[in-house]
Amino acid sequence: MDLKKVYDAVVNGNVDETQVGVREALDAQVPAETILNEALIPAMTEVGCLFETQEFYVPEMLVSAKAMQSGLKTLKPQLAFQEAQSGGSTKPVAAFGTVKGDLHDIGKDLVIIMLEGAGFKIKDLGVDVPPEKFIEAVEDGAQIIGMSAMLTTTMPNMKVTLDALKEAGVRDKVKVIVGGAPLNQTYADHIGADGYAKDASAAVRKAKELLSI
Ligand code: B1M
Repeated sequence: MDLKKVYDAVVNGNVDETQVGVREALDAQVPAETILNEALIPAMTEVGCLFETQEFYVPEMLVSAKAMQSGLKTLKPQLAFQEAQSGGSTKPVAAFGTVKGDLHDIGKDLVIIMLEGAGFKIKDLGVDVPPEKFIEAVEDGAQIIGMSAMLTTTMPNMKVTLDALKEAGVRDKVKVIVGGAPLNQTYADHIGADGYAKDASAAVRKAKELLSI
């Protein structure tokens, strides 16, 4: 089945066509991960390129994001199910958020969907999350914290949060995993995170590895 319809619908910011296209692909037995990796995510990459070349502005990025979110919502049960097939039976607690100053949540939400599918109990802290909220989550029992950042200007807030966790005396009670397009393992090591994951599946593997489950 041709996934171009889904790709185009997301680039054009068409919510209805995205949902219909995703459903048609699922009905045609296309695996959820294929729809995600070969249509939805590449479409958002294209939107980013169009933004860079000033063919798209923030409003266009926003409508594409809405279309992407609607596609993800349609895929969610299948994605979570696929991940559950390889998951364990324990329910570790994780708290995930996009760092202070950053409003991008699609990647974070995708990681959350996969982790829930893998049996994690997730507290979604949302976007623009200040360090105090992460500290509170650890005090409330989160065993793992996930921080997402999509802007080079907000990446440093991961280090600010890690420092705040230390100052609050809770850093050694929790594992911290970081991710987002501008990050890499070197940066994660540099700021003292316990783990880095480049995508949602890697985040599930890393979270399990860090908690030895
Ligand atoms: Co923005 N934006 N944006 N944006 N946006 C980017 C990130 C940008 C790269 C576009 C570009 O220039 N090519 C650029 C950043 C440049 C930079 O810093 N180097 C940019 C900019 C500049 C901005 C604004 C500053 C624009 C402006 O106002 N002038 C502004 C900032 C607002 C703010 O946050 N304060 C802004 C705003 C927006 C919208 C609100 C319009 C919208 C977000 C809507 C939303 O999220 N609800 C938006 C969008 C949609 C994008 C792009 C086009 C798409 C992002 C996305 O959803 N990708 C993006 C361009 C791009 O990425 N190519 C862009 C799909 C998603 C599945 O991938 O988020 O990478 P991603 O997540 C992946 C991995 O990174 C990883 O797993 C995910 C799944 O594979 N991952 C983790 C993510 N978090 C993880 C956490 C983990 C582990 C893995 O563990 C904790």
